[in-house]
Amino acid sequence: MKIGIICHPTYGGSGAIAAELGKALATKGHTVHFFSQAVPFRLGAFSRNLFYHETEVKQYPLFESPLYSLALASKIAEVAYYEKLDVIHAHYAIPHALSAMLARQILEDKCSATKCFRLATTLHGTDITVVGADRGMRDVVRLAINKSDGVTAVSSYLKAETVRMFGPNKEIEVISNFVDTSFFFRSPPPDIREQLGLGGEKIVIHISNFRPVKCISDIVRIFHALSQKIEATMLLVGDGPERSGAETLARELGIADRIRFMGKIDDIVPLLSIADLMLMPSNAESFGLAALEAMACGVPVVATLAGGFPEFIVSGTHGYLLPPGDIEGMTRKALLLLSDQAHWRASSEACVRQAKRYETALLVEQYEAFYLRLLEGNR
Ligand code: GMT
Repeated sequence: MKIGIICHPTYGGSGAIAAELGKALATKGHTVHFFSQAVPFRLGAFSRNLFYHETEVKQYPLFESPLYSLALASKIAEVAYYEKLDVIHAHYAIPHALSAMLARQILEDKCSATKCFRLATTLHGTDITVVGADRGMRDVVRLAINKSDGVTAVSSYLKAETVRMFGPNKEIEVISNFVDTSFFFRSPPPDIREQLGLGGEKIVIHISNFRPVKCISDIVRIFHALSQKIEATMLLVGDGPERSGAETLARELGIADRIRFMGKIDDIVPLLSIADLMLMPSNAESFGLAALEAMACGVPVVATLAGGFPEFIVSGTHGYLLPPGDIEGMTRKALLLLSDQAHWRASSEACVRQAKRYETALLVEQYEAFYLRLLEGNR
């Protein structure tokens, strides 16, 4: 198949999933064209079936905001026409599916005999749970969903939320996030603790884009309580709007020297490989890819009983799930895991086994079957 993938290039789960999907499809012999504003952060090295088209956004004095969606539509139409793409896969309903819809109209207008691509849209969360909650945007999100030929959501939770909020006119398929366990496995570089200036203490980790939904201040408070009881260092990987508030809070609580703000890091396997626990106290999370990647590296997770977490984290087996905001409960469970070596080992092994059920190859097959159904016109 000839597949176009539209995604955000930035540090985040949707860009990671789109890039990993495209790379896996290209390895299987499909031709994959990426459309993005910059090279997606996980795309990596060149491969012969992979192409990347940057959407250049020109600035015009008359218009206040850059015309990204229109520039993207124009780029998709051009590449789809000359490369005869079969499927365009938009990661996010807005603006990506809308740009693809416009590209389809451009092609229909230009040459009615042209066999147009099928439009697949994957919902990752923010367009439903945040943007979709904005009444002014609802109709536009609904249109993007209804005019796609097929729609997937990354968890049953997100599918249910989409149905509840938008009442779409089509069946939404669940294809969950995935992880390549030949890359994500516990493999600590020999000198990494030394490099980071760490001793033998326990390592707690969190990875995200530090948006308010990630509840970064809860992490600092949980770690504060933890560090009263055990020797530990917290690694906060990523960056975003909540970082500076979290740094201030860490200083106020007197634990600034125990928390490392690492910034954005592309290769997280070495850090996950020395971590003993991942904290994910998000108040909404459509799946939680960072938690799955941690589990693949044998890191148990303390997360919230929210969103898609309960679909792949069994509380008591792979870590613990507690209600959002339950700082005391999360602290208790984190301590339980970190202070009982046998319990930690059993959880760590269970995490690795669970991650293998979300192996990239299995989920990529589901996407291929989904594309084929769209091409056969079964939707
Ligand atoms: O978590 C983020 O803020 C990033 C966001 C994104 O758009 O990249 O992640 C969303 O998509 C990921 C991949 O499907 C999911 O694993 C994340 O749970 C989801 N984030 C939220 O729902 C908050």
